[in-house]
Amino acid sequence: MYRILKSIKHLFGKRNDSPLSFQQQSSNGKKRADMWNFPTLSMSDILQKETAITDLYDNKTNGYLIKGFMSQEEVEFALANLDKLNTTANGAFSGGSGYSNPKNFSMLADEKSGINEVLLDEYFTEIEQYRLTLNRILPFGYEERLLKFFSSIESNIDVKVPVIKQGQEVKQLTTSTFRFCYPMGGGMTTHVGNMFPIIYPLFYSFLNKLMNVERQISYFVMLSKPEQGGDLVLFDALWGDFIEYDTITKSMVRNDGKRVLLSALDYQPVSPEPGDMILFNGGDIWHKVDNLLGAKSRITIGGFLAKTKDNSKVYVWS
Ligand SMILES: O=C(O)CCC(=O)C(=O)O
Repeated sequence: MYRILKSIKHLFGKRNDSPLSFQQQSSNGKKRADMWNFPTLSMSDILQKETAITDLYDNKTNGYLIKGFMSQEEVEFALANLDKLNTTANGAFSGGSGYSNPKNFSMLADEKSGINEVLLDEYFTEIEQYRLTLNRILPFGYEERLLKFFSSIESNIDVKVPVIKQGQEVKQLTTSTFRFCYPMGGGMTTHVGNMFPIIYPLFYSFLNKLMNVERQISYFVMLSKPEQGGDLVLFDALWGDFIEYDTITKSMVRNDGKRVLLSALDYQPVSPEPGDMILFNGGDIWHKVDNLLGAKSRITIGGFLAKTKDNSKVYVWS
């Protein structure tokens, strides 16, 4: 367990003793464009669907690349206004590959000392501010569009923002964070959503009361694409078959303890353009954000989705 925690913690900002190294692309693992069922759809195509999220859970589809969730004008406006973000809410990915804004929930919880109430207070204040700032960066009403979009593609299920009771007050979580990966940096290391409840048990114990956090779905919208690299890379590896990524040996650990070099696994890159949304089964499929080359940062806005235990609602958080 310790090794699992150690290998993944740096992803969302905890200190990690091992440096995030530049990951080699596959040497003998093959690039396969159709390994996962990951169609590219226009907005009008995906809006025809009524069970798009359930289909991800049922593995009828593994993901969607959705063209033009935001227009180029909206993306450009957002990029020109990102300086409105409160930088004290930045949470560095340790290993130095980038940061999220607002900082990630993982920074509030510690397996030993529990949720730090002062930090939790600060966090909710940051989220309240972030919501206001988001409306200045994406003034068309990003959150409303997002929730409406998810409701439209999953028509029999309500889509909601989770709330957490803090004393007498009820606080809404954020449905998004901006993620910044530095130019010439190491993207985001190999991970899978089903590991998060193990790594961040305190935050996930909150969530788990509201929803079935197992097999969470990931979404993100590309805002700034690097000159080269920065693809989402899906490996031929499912949670359950593989239980850990070891950043030191760059190998995946199978459930029988055997190790396979990451570079030996087949992989499928997915390359969204600015304004496109990716919605995929990041809870089950091991994935990473590939290294970046060139002078541009990679900037996305994203979060996670999960159904309630009775399947009556979908919650979105980040
Ligand atoms: O925001 C991104 O670009 C990557 C998201 C991701 O890897 C995830 O949601 O698990």
